[in-house]
Amino acid sequence: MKIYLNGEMVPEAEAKVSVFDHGLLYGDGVFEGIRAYNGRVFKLDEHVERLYMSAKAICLEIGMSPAEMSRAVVQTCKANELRDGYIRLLVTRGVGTLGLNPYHCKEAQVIIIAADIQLYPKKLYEEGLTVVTLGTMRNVPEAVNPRIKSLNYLNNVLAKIEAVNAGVAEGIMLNAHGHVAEATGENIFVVRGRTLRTPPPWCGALEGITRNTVMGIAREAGYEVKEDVINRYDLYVADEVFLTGTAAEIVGVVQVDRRTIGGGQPGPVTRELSAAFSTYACSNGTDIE
Ligand code: PXG
Repeated sequence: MKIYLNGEMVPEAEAKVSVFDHGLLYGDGVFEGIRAYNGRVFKLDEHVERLYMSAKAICLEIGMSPAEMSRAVVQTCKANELRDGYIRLLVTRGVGTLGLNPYHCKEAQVIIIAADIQLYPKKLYEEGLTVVTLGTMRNVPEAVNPRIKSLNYLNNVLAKIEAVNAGVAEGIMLNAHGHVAEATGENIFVVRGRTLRTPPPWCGALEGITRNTVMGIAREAGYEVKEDVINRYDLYVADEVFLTGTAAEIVGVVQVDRRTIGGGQPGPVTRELSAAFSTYACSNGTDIE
């Protein structure tokens, strides 16, 4: 595997960062997880735009333009002959002194990895996920805003640990008011009748690119789609609940806190949107070749 490292394609074994990189020392940096389907990078412009917004929010100067970044992503896929897979794009604060001050770091480090990912086994997509709501609260927007896709993912890692310790693969994070925010690495949707609801970013959700794509596909298919405050009660009484994310794609939730959702298997709306998403993803994107 070849890794893009600051403008060069480097063999995996030589792709290394300094122990003085603030990405390592402080989780100071931003990232994106992107997919390629059928020889095309999915929603590349949207991912690059979000990366630059995250970077701006943390005063991180990337040192290359968004257009150059998009070309670098495509170049990395090409160098690895990737047609279907997963791209991890990171920008770290770079090498600095010990001490928090990011302005002592001279240059951001840009790393692009083009590889594979399978988040959950295929069986889970057929049978659906069992989840619990978590005690680990989503970061409050006035502290580290969850809209920043930063390298500082301990909030989510702690939530994931709590879910796994409880014997389930995924958990639902609530915000400081007890409202549903999102899963540890996915957004959440609640279906009742022909209406889909998902928490707005101010409730602690990342503005997921899969989420936004699914909102568009669902509207196109005639569903009403709303951003709304969602409580645990809304999850318990939903016809269907599903999660969306670049890695997970669309996965149905069939049990929340021991309450069976709908018929106890991924429902018709989840299946319809999942199929429509696959069709859309395989025919849209930036050509790798
Ligand atoms: N919420 C959070 C906290 C995320 O980290 C999403 C929602 C979904 O957003 P997108 O834009 O992907 O639809 C994410 C994305 C991984 C991995 O390695 C995690 C994400 C994306 C890709 C890979 O676990 N999280």
